[in-house]
Formats: sequence, structure tokens, C-alpha cells
Amino acid sequence: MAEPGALRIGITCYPSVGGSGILATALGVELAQRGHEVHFISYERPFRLPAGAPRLHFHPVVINDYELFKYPDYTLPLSVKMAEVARDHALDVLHVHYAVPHATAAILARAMLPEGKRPRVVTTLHGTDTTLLGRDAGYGPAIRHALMQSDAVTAVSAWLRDETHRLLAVDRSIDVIHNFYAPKAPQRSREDVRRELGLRDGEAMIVHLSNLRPVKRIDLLLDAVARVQPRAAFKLVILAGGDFTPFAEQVRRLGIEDRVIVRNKVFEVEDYLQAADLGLFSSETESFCLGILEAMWFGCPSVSTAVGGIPEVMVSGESGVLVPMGDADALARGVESMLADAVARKKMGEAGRHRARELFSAAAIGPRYEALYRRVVGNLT
Ligand code: GMT
Repeated sequence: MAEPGALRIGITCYPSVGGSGILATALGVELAQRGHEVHFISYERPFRLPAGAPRLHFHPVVINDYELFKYPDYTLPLSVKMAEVARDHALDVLHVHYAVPHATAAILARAMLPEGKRPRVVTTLHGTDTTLLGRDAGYGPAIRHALMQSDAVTAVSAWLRDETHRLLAVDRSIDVIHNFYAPKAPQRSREDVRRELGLRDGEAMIVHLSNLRPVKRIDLLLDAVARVQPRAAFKLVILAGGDFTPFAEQVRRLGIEDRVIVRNKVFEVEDYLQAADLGLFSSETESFCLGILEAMWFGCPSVSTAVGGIPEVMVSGESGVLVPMGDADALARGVESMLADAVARKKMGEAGRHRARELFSAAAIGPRYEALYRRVVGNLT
């Protein structure tokens, strides 16, 4: 049962391993805990969505494979399902994460419903929906249209808001609502995890977690790790949300097979994060970088390239170390300085943990989305 004053919110996101889906799922869980009725609409159940939680529902989009179509279409069945769920559950808001194709589908779904029964559309931009697809002539105009038609648009960093204005020339306000993280309690002890990874006493655990897409620059990450001295001081643990096999050859070529451990599709990231001493990120663009935030929550500072919204997440010299983009040597020197000084590392870890709790917690961010929904719903005609 929804609480009095509760909202009915539809959420669409990518269900697979990726920051936008992870954030959308965490938001849905938080909203349901705050008493709202939340309906996820996607082609699969988001992988972090808990089963059986009160007020959390999932509606799958069924996609038929018609012989006539060379490319299967997702946008239309998604919009039909959005309209159906909005009608059957009297949704107040359709909140889509990642503009393509979710925002377009939501605008279409809204138009399919009779006036007075139309949910408000909130679009949250996550990154490459602006920085990659927004630049693409085959997508840009459709993204721009969907953003202009949305009742509210948010971006996960000020940097992404500015990039969206610059690249898509959207003449409308974009609210900045940073990402948040609500860690689960680790299931295993730090010692258990270190034992599983074969880490010796005094050997530091460097962690990298991402979907390994090209923007993450895994090639640069490995180059940097190969330059870190002394070699015996650390192991790099990659929590891979994508296929690592294309990088195996580089690991061999660099002779760092004994330094690199890969774990695929790990659901219990908290188990590993609590055991980590340092994060390492080498992205060439990043609107936010949830991985850095996840590490911060466990008092683990990171060395990272200073790109996009990352300087909004962590402050160089205070909660981590930022270096210029594309510089493997600078990343390696950053790692060496952090490994060499356990006291400074701990201090930065604590500063990061504090910053994460203050600025990027469910308690700080949940009410911001709630207030945004109430603002757009108040505009219902
Ligand atoms: O844009 C992507 O690469 C996909 C997207 C995702 O779903 O993983 O990542 C973006 O959204 C995350 C959550 O808001 C951000 O933490 C990532 O920085 C952002 N990725 C990029 O901007 C490259």
C-alpha cells in the first residue's frame, strides 16, 4: 500500500551492468522505502533490483522478432508498455534514465494517453547519451526533441549539464542532481576476500570497477599498472562488468599476469571494496564515475584521470589524486605516491568517506528527486 501523499513513479533504465541502470535501481529502491509506489519498465529486470520488496514492481517489455525488420525495434514496444503501465497504475511521473531511446519512448507514451491521464516525464542524462549520441547526427535531433518535450531534465554533474547545453543547444533548464550510492553490508570479511585473491600481508589491493567500454581506457590502465614500482607492492583487481578477453593479450605483452586479477560480473562489489586500498580509473570521459564514489564509501581513495564530472566527485589532494587524461606515467606516479604513504592514504580515504556521506548518500539525493517530482506534478493540467 502506498502511503498518503505518495507518488506513483515509473522508472525506465538499462537493466544491465552500467552506471545509469545501477543509479536508477538504487533510486527506485530508495523511493519505495520512502513510501512511493515504483514501477520499473524495461526489457529485463534490473540486475540489482531486489525481489519481493514492498512497493517495487517490474513490468517487462516484450520484443517480437519480426522477419520484416532487419533491426529489432525496442522504442515502440517500450512506449506502448509505458503508456499501459501509466494508465493501469495512474502514474504521476515517468522517470527515464539515459535519454536514448527512453526519453523518446516516454514522450510518445505520454502522447498516447488522454489529457488529464498523462504522467509527467523526467529525463536524467547520464553521460554518453549526450557526449557520444548527442554528437551523432542520426540521434542528436531526436535527443534534443525529447529533452525539450520532457517536463524536467536532470544531469548527474554540472559538467554534463554544460556539455548538454554546448552539444545539443537545448534552450531549457537542466537540474544537476548528482549520483548517490547506498552500499549493502559486505557478506564476507576483508580477510576472506584478501585470502580468495591470494594477497600477501602488506600487499596492497588496487581496485578498478567498470563496464570496460572504450571510454574507460583499460589499455591506459594496464600501461599505468605496468609502470608502477615496486611491482611486488600491489595487485590490481578488476571487477569487470564487460568482457576482459580483448585485454588479455596486453596483460601478457606487459608481463603483468601475476599483478592482475579479473573477476567477472561481481554482484557483491561491497565485499571487494571493503578489502581495497586504492581505486584506479583511467577514463577519457566520465560524467560522474560511480566506481570512484563506491570506493569512497569504503574509505578507499582513488587515483584517476581528471575528466568530465570526476572533479565534482572527488577533490584532488583531499579525497584522492587526479592526473591529466591519457598520461600513463602520471597515473603510475599517483599510485606509487599513494602506496608509499599509508597514513596519507588513510586520511584521504576518511575525507572521501565523509564527502560521500555528506553529498552523495541516498539521504542527501533521494529528497532532491522527490522535490523535483512534486514540482513537475504540481504543474499537472
Ligand atoms: O555513458 C555511459 O558510458 C553509460 C553510463 C552507464 O549506464 O554506465 O555511464 C554513465 O552514467 C553513470 C551513472 O550516472 C556515470 O557514473 C558515468 O560516468 C557515465 N559514463 C560516462 O559518462 C562515460
